[in-house]
Amino acid sequence: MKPIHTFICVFLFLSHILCDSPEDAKRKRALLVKKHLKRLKKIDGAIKLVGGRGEFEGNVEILHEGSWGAICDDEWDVNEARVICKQLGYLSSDAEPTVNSYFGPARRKYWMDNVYCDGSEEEISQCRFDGWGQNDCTSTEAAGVICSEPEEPKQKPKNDNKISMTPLGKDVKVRLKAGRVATEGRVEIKNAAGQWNVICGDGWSLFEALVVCRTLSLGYASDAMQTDFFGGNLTSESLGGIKCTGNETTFHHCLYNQHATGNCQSKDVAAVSCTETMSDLVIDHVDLMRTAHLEDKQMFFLQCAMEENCVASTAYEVQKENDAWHLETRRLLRFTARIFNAGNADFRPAIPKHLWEWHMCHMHYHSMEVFATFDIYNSTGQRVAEGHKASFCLEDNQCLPGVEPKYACANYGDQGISVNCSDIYKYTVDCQWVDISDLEPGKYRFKVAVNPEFKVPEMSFENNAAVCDFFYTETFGSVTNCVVQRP
Ligand SMILES: *[C@@H]1O[C@H](CO)[C@@H](O)[C@H](O)[C@H]1NC(C)=O
Ligand SMILES: *[C@@H]1O[C@H](CO)[C@@H](O)[C@H](O)[C@H]1NC(C)=O
Ligand SMILES: *[C@@H]1O[C@H](CO)[C@@H](O)[C@H](O)[C@H]1NC(C)=O
Ligand SMILES: *[C@@H]1O[C@H](CO)[C@@H](O)[C@H](O)[C@H]1NC(C)=O
Ligand SMILES: [Ca+2]
Repeated sequence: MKPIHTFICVFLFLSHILCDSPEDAKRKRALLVKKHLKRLKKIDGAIKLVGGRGEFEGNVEILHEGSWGAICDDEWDVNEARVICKQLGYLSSDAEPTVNSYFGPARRKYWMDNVYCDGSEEEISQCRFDGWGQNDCTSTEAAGVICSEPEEPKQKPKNDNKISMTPLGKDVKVRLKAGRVATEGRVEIKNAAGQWNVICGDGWSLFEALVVCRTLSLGYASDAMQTDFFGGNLTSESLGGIKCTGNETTFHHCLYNQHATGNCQSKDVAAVSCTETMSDLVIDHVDLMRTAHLEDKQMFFLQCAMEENCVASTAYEVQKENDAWHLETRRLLRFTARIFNAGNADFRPAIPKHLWEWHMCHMHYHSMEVFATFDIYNSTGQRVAEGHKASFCLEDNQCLPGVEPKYACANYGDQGISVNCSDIYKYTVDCQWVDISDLEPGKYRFKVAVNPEFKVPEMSFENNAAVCDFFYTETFGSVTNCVVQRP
């Protein structure tokens, strides 16, 4: 009974379209498309954006097993943002990623963490990630995006999706309140009318905290918090969406988002903890240039590396499709990464020891999720190859004269990098490379960055990356002209 019924309905429906005027037909077809899209919003892997000004922006939520969950911002960048915007039908080229719960704290459990897209995926659920529900994230780590509409021929103002940012301005005063000590507390800003107001916690990060500590001559930020721990009531005057790059000399150079003012998604306010002693990782760009070279390696020797995502995604395709895959070779750009601590305090892992993860393949613990990233960009600034150092162990490999090495990885030892010591990943180490098998010969930019997601506080992030020229022919590769800068 039922199939026949459906058939008749469809038949009637189609005949309507066929018999209707072209205008009517068009309208009906549009309706049909809309219905179809609505259905798509309810199937596994569907996504939506929440907490923004409209459907085009917000924290990402994904539907899995009938419930919506958030996505964590670890390894979240423009590649993932593009896939999100594409999946939602927006232009992917203008996609902007947001981190640190920019659109409010995660309202639900995290479904995805360490999402890694190569950009070719149609949906975010096709990207690699740690597995449904597997994460180590707090509610202040929600990933989001800002997408922009495809250009319409109408007189719609261009780029009205873009968040308009305004400098805080010279007259702004800042103070810390309600801390247990003078070097911590909620951050308050004095407005033109002379009232002190708290700041919305959404999106608050170490960059803003660093500038607040600098402005108050309290040293460096050891923590940036989105919290109600220090009290403080948000009002319609409370600024939101404050953004500093981290190198501003005072807080009044930072920008805020006018739309977010008085429009905070959370009850949490921005707070900081400042300290005089802080570590400062610096990448050795000279060693990088000296040691960079190409190597062709059989996939047989890359099985551990493949388990740790240290090869390009085409390697996994080769493995699937070719029975003799272990005889195939990958071309690797290998180099030494020497990371020096130029601060006045030891660098310690972000994750406490009892949560370190044992990695069978390389037989040691991972104490920080993403310690370093290696990226290759083409002349139009698109990332065309990448590697990342998930497998690492922080230790004192070499110290300046007179400094005793303290940290060692062997036997579940304490991990860290002492002041004036270097942690060295020699080019002979597994995963210390970028898989460039898919790269055409040509001129590229090569970037190596440590602590690239700014999850561990430092004195400065302006010296965490080396950006170099990479010249690649079929048989030869050279890395030159490295400049130290921000990741
Ligand atoms: C915040 O509001 C509560 C309740 O209205 C009040 O008791 C408290 O004093 C306020 N705190 C500040 C810092 O204004
Ligand atoms: C701060 O960083 C921005 C972008 O990273 C850069 O354009 C600017 O020149 C830097 N300013 C200073 C004072 O170093
Ligand atoms: C850079 O890479 C992108 C994406 O792979 C590609 O579309 C673009 O044409 C490349 N640009 C150049 C100059 O090769
Ligand atoms: C680290 O080296 C610098 C420069 O050589 C020196 O001024 C500083 O005192 C050293 N710090 C420590 C803790 O050894
Ligand atoms: Ca640094």
